[in-house]
Amino acid sequence: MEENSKLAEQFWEEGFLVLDGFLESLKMDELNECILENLGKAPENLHSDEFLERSGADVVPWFPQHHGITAFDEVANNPRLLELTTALLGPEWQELYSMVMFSRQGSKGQSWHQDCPPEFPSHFNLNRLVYTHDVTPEIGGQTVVVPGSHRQGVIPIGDPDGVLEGQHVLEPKRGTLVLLHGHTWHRVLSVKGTYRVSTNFRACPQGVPKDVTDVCVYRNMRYRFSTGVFVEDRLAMPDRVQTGTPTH
Ligand SMILES: O=C(O)CCC(=O)C(=O)O
Ligand SMILES: [Fe+2]
Repeated sequence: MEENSKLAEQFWEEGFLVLDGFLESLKMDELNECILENLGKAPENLHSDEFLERSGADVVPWFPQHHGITAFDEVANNPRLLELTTALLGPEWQELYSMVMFSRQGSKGQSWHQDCPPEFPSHFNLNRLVYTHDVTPEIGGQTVVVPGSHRQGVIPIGDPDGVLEGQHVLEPKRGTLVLLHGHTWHRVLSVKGTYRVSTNFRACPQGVPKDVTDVCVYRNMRYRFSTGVFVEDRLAMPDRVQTGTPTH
């Protein structure tokens, strides 16, 4: 319990936490198998070419629960994960959904983004990312974060894949849990190995709308998934509108 409060302190300082060996290797192997069985190694991308081009999110999302697959429930209900989530988000936090994110060989990874708009600091999602295989420099697909950026408002306009000052490259292993605040600036590097996958058990604090991740913020635009609309072209906007002041 005391350890959890220390971890929570670190999370609120840095905007992320990396816990190696949090989950059992055998379970990770089972889930990795399950993912490959269902998706294969080269699943088709469902998004439009324009979205792929502008977002740089070269990844296929897959929601096992939508297919009646229960193999992931054991992780979602892991007592240590539940306790730690409560330590970070407070009681009565909400489970959102479990999402597998699959990148095939040659994928560009994911460009810099925030999972949801940062204008209201208390409105955020928590990514609880589980890795079912090692992510190594040889395979690629490392997760890159900017420590403390969850407290710095909207990600600056700029090169969607450029190096950001202070960025930190994570190499999660099989069984690593990464807890990542949705306002933290983050991206995924390109994939050289046969595939790269992460599974995200998303959650959010009590009172946060459950569609909090509907709009994703990239360095060049904002995109609303539910309607498939580019809701903001950041490259076309004057500087003063870029301060993150809510407009609605
Ligand atoms: O797969 C990862 O390591 C991070 C993916 C991501 O951007 C997210 O979970 O929001
Ligand atoms: Fe993300």
